Amino acid sequence: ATAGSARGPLRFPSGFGWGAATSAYQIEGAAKEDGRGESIWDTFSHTPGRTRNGDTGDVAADHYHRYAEDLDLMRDLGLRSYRFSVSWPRIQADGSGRPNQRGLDFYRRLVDGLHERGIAPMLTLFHWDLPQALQDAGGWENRDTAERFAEYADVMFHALGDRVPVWLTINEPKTVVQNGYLWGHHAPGRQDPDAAYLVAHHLQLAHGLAVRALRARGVDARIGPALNLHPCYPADDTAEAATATRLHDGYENRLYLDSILKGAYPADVLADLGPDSRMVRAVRDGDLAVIASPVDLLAVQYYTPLYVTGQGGTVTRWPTSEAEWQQIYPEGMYDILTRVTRDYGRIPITITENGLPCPDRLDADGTVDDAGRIDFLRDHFAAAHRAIRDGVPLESYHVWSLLDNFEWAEGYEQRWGLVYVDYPTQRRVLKRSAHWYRTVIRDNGL
Ligand code: PNW
Repeated sequence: ATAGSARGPLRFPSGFGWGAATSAYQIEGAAKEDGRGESIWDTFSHTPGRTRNGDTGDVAADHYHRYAEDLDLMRDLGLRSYRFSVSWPRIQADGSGRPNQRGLDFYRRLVDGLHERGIAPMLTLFHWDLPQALQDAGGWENRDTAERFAEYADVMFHALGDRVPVWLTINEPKTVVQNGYLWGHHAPGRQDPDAAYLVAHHLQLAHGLAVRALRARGVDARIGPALNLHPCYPADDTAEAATATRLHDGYENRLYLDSILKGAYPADVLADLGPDSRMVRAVRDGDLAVIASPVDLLAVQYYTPLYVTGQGGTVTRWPTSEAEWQQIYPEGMYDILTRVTRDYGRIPITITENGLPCPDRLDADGTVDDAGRIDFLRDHFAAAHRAIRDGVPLESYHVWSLLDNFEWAEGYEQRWGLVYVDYPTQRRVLKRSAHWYRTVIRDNGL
């Protein structure tokens, strides 16, 4: 249903933070410039067979060189907020030690350019591009990586703490756990469940240590985690499906939410992992207190619901997008937002990602007609609006993504941007959805 039109205009709270999101490895390119070290995504994408067409982020959308033009695009769209990530290996080539000034300078220029255009920066410290040197030392299976992350975070707080009002620690720890260590579709490409949940604990620990580092520096900024949440529904009305759905929700959502916001890992997940699992054995006294260090806001990323069978598998209930894992279900946005507020209290929420890949083509007349993306966003904005009306303290919404970019294992074939990137020329073209989004922002609603 096309929400909004039948019921009249939907106005968002004044000052609502309409935004767009990107991440470093997906847009920057310039993989060998200005002292940048290698990340696990350089290694992974250059390994034959790992990405579609062998695509890599070597050039990507060339944002490292074109950031000024991209800032102007953001201004033309009227964005109030821009979420980006910092490439850790640009700051510390090997993941530790003295920071690389040229890397810091790039993000300083970017942040200053946002302020000049009246756009609030939102900075993600880690969006999957771990320095390869740290992977060689065990990566997230090694508890030390969490300590290295907190040191790197502190470098960034020192450099930009006075200019970036909102900091996010780790983008989608669950995707690292699942895609990186369970299924192997993402770097580092492992298929080892026992390692996966050990990694989950160290990612959570890294988050908490970074929150503490920000407080210790006395930085006057807000900080929180960026979690992709999946509303889980039983695939049928059997008792088995209900039971399996509860456990699935534990692995998808509560493992991350409960540890940060309640100071405990969910008992059902711990029991399922078992006392001999590497994760359960790795949790030390005091770790949960670190992980549960008070945060200022919760960043939620919503793409799809999950329907869980009695056997614990999942089935598809709604039409999928070009990303076969994505079922289009705007109601899931409402469900997950209201659930978080119900179960975890009125912590401020920002949506840091929501979007759709489309088969976008640059037409002969120079336009890109992505009508499907407009319908998708309209319905999800309307669901978010209803959640606000029903008491969810949602303050901003970042569409994934500002630009077409390197969609990880899917390479450049999936286009998620509001702005089309013609890769051979690196020309940017506002898609129809971008023009439409500009009017949404101007009117502060639908
Ligand atoms: C997010 N899922 O990843 C990432 O944060 C982005 O970097 C990425 O480009 C975007 O979504 C689109 O995929 C996800 O299986 C990966 O539900 C997997 C899922 C969701 C998000």
